[in-house]
Amino acid sequence: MPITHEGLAREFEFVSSPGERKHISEAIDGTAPIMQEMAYELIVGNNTEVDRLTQEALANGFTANQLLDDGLLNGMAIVGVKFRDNLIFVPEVLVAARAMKAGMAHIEPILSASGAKPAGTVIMGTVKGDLHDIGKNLCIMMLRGAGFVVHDIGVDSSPDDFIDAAEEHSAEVVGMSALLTTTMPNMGRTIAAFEDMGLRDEVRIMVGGAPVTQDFADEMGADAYGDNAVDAVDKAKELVLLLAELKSS
Ligand code: B12
Repeated sequence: MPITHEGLAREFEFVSSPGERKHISEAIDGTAPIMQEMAYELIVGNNTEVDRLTQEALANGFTANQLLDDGLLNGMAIVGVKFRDNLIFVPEVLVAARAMKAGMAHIEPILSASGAKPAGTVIMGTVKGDLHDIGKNLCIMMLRGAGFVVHDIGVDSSPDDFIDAAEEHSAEVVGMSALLTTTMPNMGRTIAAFEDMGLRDEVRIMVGGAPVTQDFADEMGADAYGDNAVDAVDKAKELVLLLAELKSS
């Protein structure tokens, strides 16, 4: 029995694909009881408990990275699976996201003060005409959790907003989100604007959002497509490496 916390073990039963069961149980197996409790309280969206447990764990000598990996991200992984499989919906995800934020409030200052080299710099925004930001914000949270410095330029972001932010922060990755079929073409317009400014080789561009597909991303000339927040982290890591290789060759 890999998971000792009763509530978390119950939540884990919602993970049905064998591959995901293996992956998630390996991540949780052997973690401290307080980490399993933290993961559980995050899944059920109990932000006051996550806040309390985070402080208690830090006081007991657990590291910020342990809290993030063994507690918060394990909880978020199950939230992501449940959301994708329609077992929970946007309100529950938002409540879990609020609980994650309560934990991150104690962890972020430690991680940023540790001097650990950031995984990279990412600009994230929702494209022009589009006000949906829940998915973008989830991606930002996961990216920050994975050590990226993320500059959030918000919703209804024009091509110039993306370009100005990428230049100002010397970002390696630009991430665009769109939830409306009518605003998806603004991804292509933004990529074209980077080309027009002669900046296309300076950044790698990833796109995502419910109606966006790999085919659409290819058509628009994006460098990567991400299906969810975990994927956003994987793609951002790949793109940072790719850009470093391109620049060194
Ligand atoms: C919540 C919501 C709203 C809220 C937005 C609140 C907010 N702060 O975001 C409000 C009420 C404001 C709203 C408004 C509208 N909405 Co709305 N909305 C939704 C709803 C219910 C959920 C979207 C959501 O948050 N999903 C949850 C998140 C977590 O998923 P996600 O965004 O896809 O993000 C994940 C991935 O896609 C990926 N991802 C996202 N971005 C990125 C970026 C990168 C770089 C990467 C790698 C990955 C990635 O990771 C995320 C996490 O896993 C959807 C229906 C649905 N079920 O999708 C309709 C929906 C998107 N809305 C729709 C419409 C039509 C509208 C309105 C036009 C309605 C109106 N007549 O006013 C307006 C448009 C306003 C505007 N200009 O943007 C339609 C779009 C239809 C279409 N084909 O274009 C939908 C599909 C509803 C429907 N079935 O008709 N909406």
